Amino acid sequence: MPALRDPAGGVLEPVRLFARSREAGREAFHELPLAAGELACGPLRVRLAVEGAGDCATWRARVRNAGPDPLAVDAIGMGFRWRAPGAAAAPGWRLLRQGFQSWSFAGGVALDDAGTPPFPSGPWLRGFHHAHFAPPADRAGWHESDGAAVLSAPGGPACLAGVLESGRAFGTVFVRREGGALRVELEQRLERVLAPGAACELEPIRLEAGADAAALLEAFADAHGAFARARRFAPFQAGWCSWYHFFHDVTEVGFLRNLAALAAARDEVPIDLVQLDDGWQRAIGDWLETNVKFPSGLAAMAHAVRDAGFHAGLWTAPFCVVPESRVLADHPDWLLREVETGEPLRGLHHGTWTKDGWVFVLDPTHPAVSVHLEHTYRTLSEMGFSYLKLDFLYAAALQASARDPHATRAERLRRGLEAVRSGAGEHAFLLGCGCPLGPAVGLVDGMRIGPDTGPHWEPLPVTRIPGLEPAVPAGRNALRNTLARAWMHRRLWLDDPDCLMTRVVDSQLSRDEVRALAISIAVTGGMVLLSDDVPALGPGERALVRETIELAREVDEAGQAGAARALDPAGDEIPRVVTARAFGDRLVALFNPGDEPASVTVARAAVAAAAPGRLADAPAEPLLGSPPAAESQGRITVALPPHGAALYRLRGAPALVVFCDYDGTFAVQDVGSTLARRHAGARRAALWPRLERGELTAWEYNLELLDGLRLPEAELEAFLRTVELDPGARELVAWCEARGIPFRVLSDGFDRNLDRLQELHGVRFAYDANHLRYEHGAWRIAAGHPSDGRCDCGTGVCKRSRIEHFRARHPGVPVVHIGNGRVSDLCAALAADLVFAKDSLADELDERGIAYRRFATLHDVVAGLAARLAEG
Ligand code: 9PG
Repeated sequence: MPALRDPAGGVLEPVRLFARSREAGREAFHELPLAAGELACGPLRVRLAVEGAGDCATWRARVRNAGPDPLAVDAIGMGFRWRAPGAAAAPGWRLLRQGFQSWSFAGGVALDDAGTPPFPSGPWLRGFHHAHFAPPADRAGWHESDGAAVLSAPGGPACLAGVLESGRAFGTVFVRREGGALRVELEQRLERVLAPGAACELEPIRLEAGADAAALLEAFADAHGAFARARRFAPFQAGWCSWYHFFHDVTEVGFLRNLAALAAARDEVPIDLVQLDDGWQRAIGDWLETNVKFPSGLAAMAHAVRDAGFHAGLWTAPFCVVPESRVLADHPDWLLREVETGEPLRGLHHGTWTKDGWVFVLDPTHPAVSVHLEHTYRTLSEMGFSYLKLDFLYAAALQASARDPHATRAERLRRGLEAVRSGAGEHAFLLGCGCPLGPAVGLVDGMRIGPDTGPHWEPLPVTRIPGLEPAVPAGRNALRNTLARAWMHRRLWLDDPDCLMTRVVDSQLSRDEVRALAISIAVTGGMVLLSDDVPALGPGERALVRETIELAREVDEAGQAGAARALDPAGDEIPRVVTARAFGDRLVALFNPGDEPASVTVARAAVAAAAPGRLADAPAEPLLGSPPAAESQGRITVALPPHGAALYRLRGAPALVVFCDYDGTFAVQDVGSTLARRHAGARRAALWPRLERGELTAWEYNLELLDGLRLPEAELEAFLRTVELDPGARELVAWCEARGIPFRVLSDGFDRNLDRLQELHGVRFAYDANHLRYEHGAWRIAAGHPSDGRCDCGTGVCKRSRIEHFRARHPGVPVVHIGNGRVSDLCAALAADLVFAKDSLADELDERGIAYRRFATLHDVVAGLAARLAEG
């Protein structure tokens, strides 16, 4: 029997397999020692397979009803015992507790003998935030964590237990101290009837022990993302959302006023998404009709946003319906029902949505509901909404009776989301909100990972329901989850930390609290959605928005997966120190969430150890208005006010930096020139000689040729789908990432196309490029980093100036450039220390007698870089 054994992580041994069921109307519990193979657990046959050994194992189980009668199976579980190396169960054990859905508590708690406190406000409200409406009586005194849990001792060994959820079942981890060891049990909720002979697959579970809790979480999320085929490659999202300024009082006039302000402030507030939130709809459930506050209708709002050059986003709550809606009037049989009475399920209570407050829930296992969802989201997508915020999703997974009695609650939600995805299309950005986490992996592009923020730090008195305080709207609650779930970012989806508010009016947040929230968003690299009244923002607030977006983008593009890490994820309720990679540098954020001033400190070595690559010996540079830090004996320390935070950049000293051209180098085809030939052939023929004669610079040529181009988006998409990457492209990115070598594409092409190509190819990289957006159906282009007069390349992105920009900040780091073109790559090649070239760049360098290395594919470049590193 394989037990896990790790010198730093200790020993994990299997203990028991158990099943909770109902037999002859009574609760039954069967258990036996856990082992791989085929086990008889009461009337159930469970086939268990274990993969892996050493420090990590994955258990897979298939369950069959071998009895003569149908069997109501509540849950199947597996129990383990963890003994940390050498340790008696020291006081100070901690648990990183994960909540059930977006808004549920995630944070560190003490692993005491009392266990998770009983929920004081009844099973109905408990069920909003836990897979178990009421935990089994035998779980009193256990700690409960949904999905996954990490156990750790301060600075010491850690153990991770988690369920790789994909919509088959909800998993819960229960933990308890047991003498000198910890018992760790994973239960999966089936809550379904298995007919005689019927079988079902459980979700795999994963266990790992090691020295570093943060690394265990990341490895778990990598495995989960791979198993459930997470959508990890959507572009970085920066946008505006109507909710936290207007709330329910949003109007067409207020919305369009903000749209106009955003269009006018594009250079100051660099966002590309405008999202309308709750308050526009005729009734909850009727998602294709507006109310009187939006007289122009929904399609007109999408058009207005798109014509202004932004992506259009819309809030809906796909499974919620109210009595005032047409959908409920027409289809009273589409609802989930109460298990006991068969009455329509009162899913949630919402005083603003409906007259008497009760909100009902569509049953996603009803075939007509699937068709309805598909149709609704196809229509919204066709109207032009490419970003769909899907809210209150937990409603579909409430305890209820559904049309299909064989679907678990997780499956119900999964089916509903599948219908939404199939209607909205592959291309749409779907944001889960109020969403049980596991079943959404692989279907949503973004996920709200915390409670609502708000223009206040603590929960408002009206929302304080006992037991729910950590899950209701409050800046502090949002901050906590943003930091405690940073490890999910780009492994399971894009993390949505909820909106940024920078305003000084209409807000109870102090400037320290505003900064702490902005820092939490920036350092975790998540989505940045501004939710202020834009016309009212002053220059200082706009600068804060801009800087937050730029930093979050830098973190987000720094790695294939999430680049941010809480150093001791379970050590405090809210992590004190979070560090992130940022193009060869490190960011480090220090938080004081407490109500008293406090000084927070971190060792440079701990920041350095969190990712590959060395740090330079340079002082920490304050960001986002942070105070200077005190540094001595390798420690960075700052005195912080209550609810305060500070963010610093620590310069990196990587072994190399690699810049790479895109068109014809990273990708096989040349996107820009192919499009120009196909779609602007006549203009191109007229302009080309002028470019050749030097009457036009490369960028002037682009402007004349492409600005105003009426290339339908569907045609651009069809073309982008034909673009292939160099066969060594992925290897090059991965090779650099594993060594802490910053890698950046320098392209005289366009950001929009590079974003889409990363999504299509499932690869991530940092880049500098020109800007492209659609305005009134035509291309609008703007230069990204034009040459500054010291270079005569005349391109929109002067690659030499980008290299010099890097050099000025990282003196002594050898610069590599990879390219193929004689125009935009030449100035970069002249500025680099080591050049890999092919095609016309190679010819040009030959003519000039400049040394370079010739390559055919990027595999050759990786080999060359490896040789260069080996030389030292
Ligand atoms: C719109 C809002 C915003 C927000 C969402 C969600 O527990 N509650 O009563 C509760 C109400 C609203 C809420 C979360 C919880 O907010 O997270 O961003 O879209 O709906 O109504």
